[in-house]
Amino acid sequence: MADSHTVARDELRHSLGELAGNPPTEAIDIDPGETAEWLGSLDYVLKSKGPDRVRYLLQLLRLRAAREGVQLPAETSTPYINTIPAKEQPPYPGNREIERRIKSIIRWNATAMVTRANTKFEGLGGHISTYASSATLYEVGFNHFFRGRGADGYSGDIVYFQGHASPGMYARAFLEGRLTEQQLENFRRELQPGGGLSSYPHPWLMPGFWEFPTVSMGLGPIMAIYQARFNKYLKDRGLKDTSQQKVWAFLGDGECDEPESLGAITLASRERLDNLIFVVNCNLQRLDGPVRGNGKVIQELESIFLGAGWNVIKVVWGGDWDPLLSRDDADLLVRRMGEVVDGQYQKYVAMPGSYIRQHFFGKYPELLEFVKNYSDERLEKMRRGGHDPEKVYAAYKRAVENPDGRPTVVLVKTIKGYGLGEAGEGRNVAHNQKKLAKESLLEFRNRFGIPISDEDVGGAPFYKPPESSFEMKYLRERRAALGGFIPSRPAEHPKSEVPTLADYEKFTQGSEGKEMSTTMGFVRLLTALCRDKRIGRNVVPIVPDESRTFGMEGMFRQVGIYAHSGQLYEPVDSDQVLYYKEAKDGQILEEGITEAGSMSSFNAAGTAYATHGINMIPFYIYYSMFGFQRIGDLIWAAADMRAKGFLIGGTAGRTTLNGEGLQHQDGHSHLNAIAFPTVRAYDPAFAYETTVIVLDGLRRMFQEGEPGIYYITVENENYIHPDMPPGVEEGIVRGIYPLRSQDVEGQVARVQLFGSGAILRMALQAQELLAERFKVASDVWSVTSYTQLRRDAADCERWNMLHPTEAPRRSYLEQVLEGRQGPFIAASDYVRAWTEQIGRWIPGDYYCLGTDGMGRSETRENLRRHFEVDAESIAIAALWRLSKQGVFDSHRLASAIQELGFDADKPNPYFA
Ligand SMILES: Cc1ncc(C[n+]2csc(CCOP(=O)(O)OP(=O)(O)O)c2C)c(N)n1
Ligand SMILES: [Mg+2]
Repeated sequence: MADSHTVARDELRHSLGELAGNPPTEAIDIDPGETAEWLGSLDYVLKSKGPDRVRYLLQLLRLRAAREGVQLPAETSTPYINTIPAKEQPPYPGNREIERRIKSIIRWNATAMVTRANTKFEGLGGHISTYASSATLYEVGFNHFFRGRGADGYSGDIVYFQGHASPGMYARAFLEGRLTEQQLENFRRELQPGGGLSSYPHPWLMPGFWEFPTVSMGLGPIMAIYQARFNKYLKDRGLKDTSQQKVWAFLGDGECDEPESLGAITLASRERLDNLIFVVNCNLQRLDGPVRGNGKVIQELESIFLGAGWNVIKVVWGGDWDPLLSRDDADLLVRRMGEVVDGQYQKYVAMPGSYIRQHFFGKYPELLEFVKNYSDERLEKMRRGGHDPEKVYAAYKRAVENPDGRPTVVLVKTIKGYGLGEAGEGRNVAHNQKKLAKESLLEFRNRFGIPISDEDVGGAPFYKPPESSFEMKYLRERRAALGGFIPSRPAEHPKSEVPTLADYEKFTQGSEGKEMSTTMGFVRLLTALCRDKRIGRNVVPIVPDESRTFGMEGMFRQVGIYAHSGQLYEPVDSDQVLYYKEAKDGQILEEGITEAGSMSSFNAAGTAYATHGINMIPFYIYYSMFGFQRIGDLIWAAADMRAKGFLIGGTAGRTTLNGEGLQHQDGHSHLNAIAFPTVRAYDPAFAYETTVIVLDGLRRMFQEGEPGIYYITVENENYIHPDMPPGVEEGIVRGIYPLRSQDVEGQVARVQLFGSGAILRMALQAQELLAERFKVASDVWSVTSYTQLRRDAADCERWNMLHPTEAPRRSYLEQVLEGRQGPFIAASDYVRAWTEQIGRWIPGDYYCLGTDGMGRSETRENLRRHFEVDAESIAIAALWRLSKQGVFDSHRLASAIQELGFDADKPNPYFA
């Protein structure tokens, strides 16, 4: 006996030590009498004064020991059993039998939907096993916890569903009468008449149903954290009482390996997000195999979340284990539970009860004794916690009632492919199981008692009980009591009255001879918008620790930095006017160095119109290099979830942010942005252009209700900004307008020069060079958006192809360039592919200069020469294209290159 105890203890020590990174500290009991005295005292205090007193005394002992230099291991792991013991489990409020039947039918329909789709159309895909493992987690939520949107349409809980569990959500919505059989039939076939169902949660594709895209793993959890924080922000700023709305995030245990999943969990505890509940579906498997075959994912996650200051509720074992645990006075069963690794637990799922008896209980004779009256079949059926509604209910109840200001994670042990039997239950192939053969369907039907005949079962028909059935009534009643169906997303959205250009005329005027950057121009505009009577309160400035870089520190004092706890210290710069002001009603979200977190805030704010019924207007300003490139997937999610707002790419341009070198100098974010269909990307050169673009965006998104995201690059180069010329507003918004023409007496030719952002000034300088030195006249155009121009032109072109007999449509670009002769020379601070994208619609020879190649540190001047986007480079390109047309002598060009001080044999920046 003593032997098996020692073995078990040693193994437990070993595994805990490994998991917590602590050396084993448990010493051999050298004085059992003394030990008994201490334990007796503890029992006495617990009985007579309760657990709070025990906690107090233990904390005191810990403190005393630490002061005396006694190191204790960090308490980041508890035994491998349920956090809530059976005796603390609340009674289950629902009808277990009806709920089980409803759940079984949903299981069946989810499986049938995927099976049918893949039987008819091989390779269509879909997942059966994820929902099979998490059905109980969802059904307990749907029947007892998830609050619907309620009478006002915006009071519900906010639920991030695990993406691969979507078949279960569709199957439930089918029973709820929200989806038709035809729609289920068209799972993953969205182009069918009447529509189909999107593979995963995609609000872009199902805007009346899904709210949050989650299937790019890791994005759901981080967005949920920032959503929960945004809900607090809305409340603290007096915009909406969100105190009853919980944020639930369901995620996979494999998904926890994504850096985004756990990367922001300390924010949740720091900000006291007691409105946030993570539910991690620990089925111990990911796609290829076990998540932690040689360890225990639940224990590992527990340590991480406890260390980060979360409430951790483990739901490991179902109620079948309670009688055994209650007899486990020597803690031997708990130890055995703790020493077995996940890979082995997975094996038990696939093996008969005799194997479990021999290998799990059989390790210690006492445990074998424990289960001697249990049949093999009974051992096989003993459930994991996540398949026991009472255990799940108890955990959720505690999570929801959690009074201590901390976020909660529920770690639930489940079985991947639960109920699929040989076809996948707990098998490594479970994730990719896309259809069940007839025998498996039969087995599944029997196991869950679905009333479908032997004859029909092979066709995997859908099953819906009659409307008058108990199941259907119960299902509807529960949802009605909880405030309506979820997920759901309103079709109508609030409209705001936004300011017009006339209201912001001041911002269309130049800088009155003073130098400033487009960034400064933008910050002035943003400051004014924050004060705007109509929309000021709804503006959400978001920065990842770059305010000073962008000259925004003035806003700290003006609108304050949001801090739930206010400002608990006297700021070091409190004697200055623009001190670092944190306030409970602060407006700026100063996120610290996390672009992923900042973007998640953008997504929460940008969808507040649909989630909360309030048009919140995010302006997320960041180093443009760390946007599309670094957190592009979150921007993609923003587009999917129809977020609205402004992304401001600061310090943009490969040569304009000169000193920082190749990890900062962005010469390609505009290229990346091309691939985001709803992103309207602009590279303005002057403050008035930014003003026109922002006001147009406000109108379209928040007044007229269009979805869309604006991406505007701004730079830190200072120069004089002119007044807005008359009549250019449309051109600015659509992407191009003529800025300045220069004729020359006795001119030899004329060229068209395109410039954008800071490089527009290089085009203007080239214009002068060409005129003065080479008698070449030119027109300079400000191209604010090559991408918008291309979209419009490509759209017209496509229409023309498909309507060959009708009068052709002409794109904006074709209209404004009509009658212009080439050559056309474009120069920008971005890679050439960006400007080249409009080549097909330019009515003449078109040549582009850009900043292809790796960046480096230098002065702006030298960098622009290096990348060949300076005025001389533009002039040379123009003369060369003229010489190709025979209008300019090539020998004269050769000497011009020399005259302009350009080294014809310098390395090509493309490869340098
Ligand atoms: C960012 C990202 N990488 C990879 C995938 C592909 N993928 C889909 S599901 C899956 C395994 C999921 O395992 P887990 O998170 O444990 O969820 P389970 O299905 O087991 O509940 C993988 C690798 C993805 N969807 N997103
Ligand atoms: Mg998993």
